[in-house]
Formats: sequence, C-alpha cells, structure tokens
Amino acid sequence: MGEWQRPMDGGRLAARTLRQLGADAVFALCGGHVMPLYTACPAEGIRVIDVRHEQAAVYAAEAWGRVMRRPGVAVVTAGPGVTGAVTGVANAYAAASPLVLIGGARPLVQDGQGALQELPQADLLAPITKWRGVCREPERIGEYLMTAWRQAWSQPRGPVYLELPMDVLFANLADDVVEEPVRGGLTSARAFGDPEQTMRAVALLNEAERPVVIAGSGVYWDGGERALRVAAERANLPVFTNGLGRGTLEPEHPLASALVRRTALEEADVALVVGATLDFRLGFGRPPAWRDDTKLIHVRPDPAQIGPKRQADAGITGDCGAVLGVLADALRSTGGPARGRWIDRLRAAEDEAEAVLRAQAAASTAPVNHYRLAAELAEVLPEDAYVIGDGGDVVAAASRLVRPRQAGRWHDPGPLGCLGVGLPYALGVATARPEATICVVQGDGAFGLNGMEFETFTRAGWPVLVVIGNDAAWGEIRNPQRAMYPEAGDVATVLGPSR
Ligand SMILES: Cc1ncc(C[n+]2csc(CCOP(=O)(O)OP(=O)(O)O)c2C)c(N)n1
Ligand SMILES: [Mg+2]
Repeated sequence: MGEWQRPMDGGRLAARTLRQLGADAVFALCGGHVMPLYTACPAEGIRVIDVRHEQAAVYAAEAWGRVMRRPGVAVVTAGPGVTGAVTGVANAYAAASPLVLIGGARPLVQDGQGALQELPQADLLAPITKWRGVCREPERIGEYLMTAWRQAWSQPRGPVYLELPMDVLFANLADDVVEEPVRGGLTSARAFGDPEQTMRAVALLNEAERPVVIAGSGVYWDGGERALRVAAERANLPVFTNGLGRGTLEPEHPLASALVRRTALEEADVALVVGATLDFRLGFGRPPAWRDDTKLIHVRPDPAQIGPKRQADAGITGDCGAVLGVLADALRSTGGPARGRWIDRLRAAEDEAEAVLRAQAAASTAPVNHYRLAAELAEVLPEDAYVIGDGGDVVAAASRLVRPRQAGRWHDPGPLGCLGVGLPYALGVATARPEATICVVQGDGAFGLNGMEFETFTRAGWPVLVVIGNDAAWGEIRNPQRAMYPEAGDVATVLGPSR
C-alpha cells in the first residue's frame, strides 16, 4: 500500500494541535461526524484507544489525565455520542479532573433543520463543564483547542466541552494553516497565596496543640507531595489524605494516619485542609464531625471555595505545592510537648483501629470476607501498583487496607461515586503507563456497567487484573435495605450468582 495522502482538513489540524498540546493518546468511539479527527490521529503521533461506550471513553481520558497530570481527551460523535459521555463528564466535574471532551455535531449548514443526531449538546453539558465552545471556522480549530486545554487545566481544574461540527472537521484547509504551530502556551506560574493569610496560618499552626492536616487530590494535581512532607515533618503535623492525595506519606510514616480521621477532627484545635473541599467526606466542616472552636486553615485555588460551610480562620487562595512550600519554610519546628502527646494519642487510636481491622481480616469465614480479600491483596500487590476501586462494600474494605505508597496510585471515582469506572480507568492508566501493574478491585455489580471494556483490553493485547468481590448483590445497598425494610425482601438488589 502506498503512502496515504492525508487530507489537509479540519480533522488533521485538530489532531496536530492536540499533539502539540501534549496529548499522545485520545479515547474515542467512532462516528461519521468526527471521522476526520480520529482518523488523522495516528499519523500525527496520537494513539486512538477505541472503547465500547462513550462513558468509558471519558472515564479512561480522565484516568489518563490523572496519571499524566494534564487534561485527558475524549472524542465522541454527535447526539448519542455526547449523551453517552455525560456521566463521565459529570464525574470529572465532581472530582475537579481536567478533561477535554470533543464532540462532533451536525454540519453548521444544517443547523435546526432536523439533521441526523442533532441535539443542543453544549446546553446539555452546561452545568457540568467549566467551559464550553463551538468552533465555527475551520482555521480556528487550533485556537479553540488551545483555549479548551487551558480552561481544563487552569485552576480550579475541570472538564470542558469543545464542539467541532462536521463541516468544520471535513473542511479543506491550506497546507500552511495546518502546519502552523499553535501560538500561545500554558504558564507554569503558580499562585502563592495572600501573605497576610499565610502568616495567620503559620501562627495558628505554630501555636496549635492538636493540629491535623487533611490533604486531598489538589496536593497531587499541584505536585505538592514533597512540600507537604517537608512541612509535616518540620512541624510534627499528623496527616490524613483522601482522593489522589492518598499515599503522599507512606503508610508506616510516623505522621501518616488513615483510620482515625473522625477522632482527629473531633479533637483537633487547628485543621489545615489543603487541596480538598469540606464536603460529605469531611462532615461538611460542621459539628458533630468538627468542634465549634477548631480553627480552620483552608487552601483552595478559588476564593469561592474557601469557607462556604465554615468560616476559615486563614483562607489561602493558591497552588497547593506553592503554599505548602511557603508553610514548610515558615513553620517553627517540632511544636512542643503538647503536640508530642497529641501525636501519641492519635497513634494509639490508629493502632487500636488497625487491630480491629486486622481481626476482621483474619476471620476465616467462607466465602472470604471483603476485609480478608483486601488484606491478602495488599500483601501481594507490588508497592507501585495502580489500584482502582469500583464498587460498594468491597471497595470500602479495600480502601482501608490497600494503602498506596505514592500519591496518584489509588483511583476511585471521587465525590460523584459513579459505579463502572473500573475497567475504563484501568484503560486510561494502562495507556499512560504500559509497564505498570494495574489492579481493579470491583464489585460484581459495578463490573456490569462497563464490563464490555474487557474486549478493549483483549483487542489491545494488554493485561489487566480485576479482583471481584462476588457477593451476588448490590451489597452496599442490599445490606442497609435489609435492615431498613426487613419484611420487604431484596427488591432490585440481588444479582445472579456467578463463578
Ligand atoms: C452508576 C451508579 N449507580 C448506582 C449507584 C448506587 N450504588 C452505590 S453502591 C451500590 C452497590 C454496589 O454493588 P457492587 O458493585 O456489587 O459492590 P458491593 O457493595 O456488593 O461490594 C450501588 C448500586 C452508584 N453509586 N452509581
Ligand atoms: Mg456486589
């Protein structure tokens, strides 16, 4: 076969721009509306990972972005392609993951005439994207993609939607338009926070007798892991992590706590919450989870996210890595004898909770209980494995016993709690890190949502390890249902037993 004469069209310009922006892979499900784009990708050095549902394309793109620390890209066709992507976009929005969704659309010239797969797509995505755009001129595709990418990556991060209508993607372009590199670029400038607020935070932490640090995904996204470690070690601050922040300190680090966050928050006099929101995971920052008089230091990229549910005593708008670096330099070391007692107290509580967990994991019931499964899995997984939690009870158990040793190694959907992320997330991680061990810990219910992506793995010839907690049920719902409605039977919560 001779050299394919690649057309100079909108699709080619889009692919070339994506490569320049830093996407060496996109996740897609084909369709006529977007054919010029994904067809052009391989020749521009972009792998096209084609999946079996648009939801999976978006989850996979999100996971690729998490691993690469840049926006992931999904390409879906018009109409049902975009609607199929909606749950994935919603999940990325709730998790504040940077993501560029590119949607095809009917040709602009057919607007409003009843074209195939026509829908008000940008409107549909409005509440769950931080930016939306429709490119109407083929020559400006590069500029629009650059804007989309910048919007997804800039703080606060999140998903964006760019629509490339069919006639824009199929339009012929002059060679020099396609070949011109994108102008502009991303800045590496970081926000260091208001010095006055920062000095207030330093004073609060220096005086604290019972401080606690809660570090969330923002610390990982901002590359703040090292600064967090230095700050914590310097000032003797106990650290709890959630989301992508899990693993920032290795589990056996003397300042790393995992199981007794509730105790810590109930008793802390100063809490530094960095890269995390005061959502349900942190008791909304209110009693009874928090004392009324606990001082809050909140570090977020956007002032609107500071103090909505609890007045912050120091609110720092900035990049987690930059702000933690300043705190690490400014904090007084050790923190005095009271702090030593506090750390001992937390350690003792942690050991007690750990003993209860271990006893559950040691129970030799048949079938194997979720805790034993999780403990044995933690034993055999390599230290640098990527672990993806997708399910109910089985994941709750795994998240307590499978403890990552680096940030960004534990992946769950985040606050939207979407079941079905398992295989698609694994696909995204495998695309970014082909050499990595990836383990999906999954419920038998969750497996069903995107289980078809096994075919994608098989077709790609990639290995994937999936461990299923097989309780023949939507266990996390069935179990409370039984307690709340003891006479009702298991309505809609039982699955067929399978082996
Ligand atoms: C997409 C989606 N649908 C429904 C739910 C509600 N939900 C939360 S946990 C759960 C049960 C999960 O069952 P399974 O995956 O088998 O895990 P198990 O609890 O049995 O270990 C359900 C249905 C959800 N979180 N996400
Ligand atoms: Mg189950």
